[in-house]
Amino acid sequence: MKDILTAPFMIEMIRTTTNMYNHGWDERNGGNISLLLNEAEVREYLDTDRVLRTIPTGFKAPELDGKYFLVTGTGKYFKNVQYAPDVNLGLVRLTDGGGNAELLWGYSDGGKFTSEFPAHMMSHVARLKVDPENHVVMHCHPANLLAMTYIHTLDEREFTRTLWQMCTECIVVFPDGVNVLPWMLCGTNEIGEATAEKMLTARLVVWSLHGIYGAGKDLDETFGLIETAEKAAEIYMKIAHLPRVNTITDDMMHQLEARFGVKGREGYLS
Ligand code: 2HA
Ligand code: ZN
Repeated sequence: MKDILTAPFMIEMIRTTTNMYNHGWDERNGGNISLLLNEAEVREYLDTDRVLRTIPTGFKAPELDGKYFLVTGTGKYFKNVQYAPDVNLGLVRLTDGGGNAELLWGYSDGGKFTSEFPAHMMSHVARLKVDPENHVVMHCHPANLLAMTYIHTLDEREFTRTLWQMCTECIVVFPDGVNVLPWMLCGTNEIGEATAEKMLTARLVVWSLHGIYGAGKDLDETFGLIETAEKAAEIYMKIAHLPRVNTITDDMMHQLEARFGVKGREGYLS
């Protein structure tokens, strides 16, 4: 059995949480990540018959029965993952229709998965329906996207169009746009269900006055997705109070669609 701390998925998870912390997206215990793993890759590092603890999840997700996830822990700081991965991360297998999580590694201080586990697992179900290659759900609190939800309309078309207009490559990186939830109580199955519903039509879901969710095939891609949206929001926050002299027009965006072989969300461009 190989040392799990040498697993590429573990190294990538540690690097990503560290990088997100360094970007200022995950103050204190803010943010959480879940990474879907293949059974074969887990078996290289763990005896999958050796269950340390069984933790009830409080929801059902039959589509994920038997699936393995590496997940950040509740109350844990992204800042600290690199120093104590086995305390701050856990590797679980969902069983009983998603109703239980069998802990195979981690949460070694008696902890458990993030309080946002429902939103993560329900989002995995939703994204896997749209994209069988989806492996990552990522949540964080980037300052500019968050700031934008205080001063910009939360209308999804308008919110998306504003972000697309802030950097030329935005429409290429997230042609499906950004979906937006109003403020809702975090950590609940209700916000989980609402997030998953929004994940059916876009890989980015803003939680107004709280943060953002991103989904993608790997950690790098998902990080880059949030990074691009956050950069656009940063430009917006720099210019929103100033007269706009130039902008990226819908015609320019149509040129980008043609050049990069993407299609902006139906009805979002004129
Ligand atoms: O606790 O970000 O939404 C981590 C969070 C909750
Ligand atoms: Zn949060």
